[in-house]
Amino acid sequence: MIQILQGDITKLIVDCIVNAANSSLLGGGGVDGAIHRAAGAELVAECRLLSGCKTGEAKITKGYKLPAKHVIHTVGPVYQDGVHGEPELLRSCYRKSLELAVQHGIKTIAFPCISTGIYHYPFDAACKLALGEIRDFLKQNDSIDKVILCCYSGTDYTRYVQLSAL
Ligand code: AR6
Repeated sequence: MIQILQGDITKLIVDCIVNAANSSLLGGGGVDGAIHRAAGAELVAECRLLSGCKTGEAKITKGYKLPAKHVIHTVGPVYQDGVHGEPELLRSCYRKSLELAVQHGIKTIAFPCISTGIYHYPFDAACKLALGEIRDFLKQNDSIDKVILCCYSGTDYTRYVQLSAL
């Protein structure tokens, strides 16, 4: 089941939230900054042990002070022009995050709109790709009960709902 929500992902009571991180995994702006602020300093301490993360890959940590028990950190592509592997890399972020979630017995997971902020991936293309990848994954795997797509702004929420109905 896929649910689109508007709000702050750091407040969600789910098994796991996904972080749109950078390859250092040591924090940054946007949703990454918000997650690190809400989780507390123990999160960056655990992240330091992970030796970073490649674009399109995902790594898991505990959630510390977050309501979510786990954080899956994934690194979306920086959008250049769409022909530098960006769609494949963004699809990989969703797929690898979901695979990691299954391996850890996670039942409920929330994603932000990966790469659509500081990394400038066009919103509609990113959301269509996310919906496609998540739907495909859920068809082949019934261990995840709920995937939340968490939009920060009302505009993003409205558009995501429209795209999901196409
Ligand atoms: N809850 C949910 N979504 C949020 C929140 C929040 N609290 N805050 C922002 N968003 P971005 P990227 C949305 O820029 O494009 C960082 O510096 C935001 O509105 O956070 O993947 C990392 O360290 C947008 O829709 O991530 C990397 O360097 C979405 O989250 C770089 O940014 C993603 O925007 C990653 O860039």
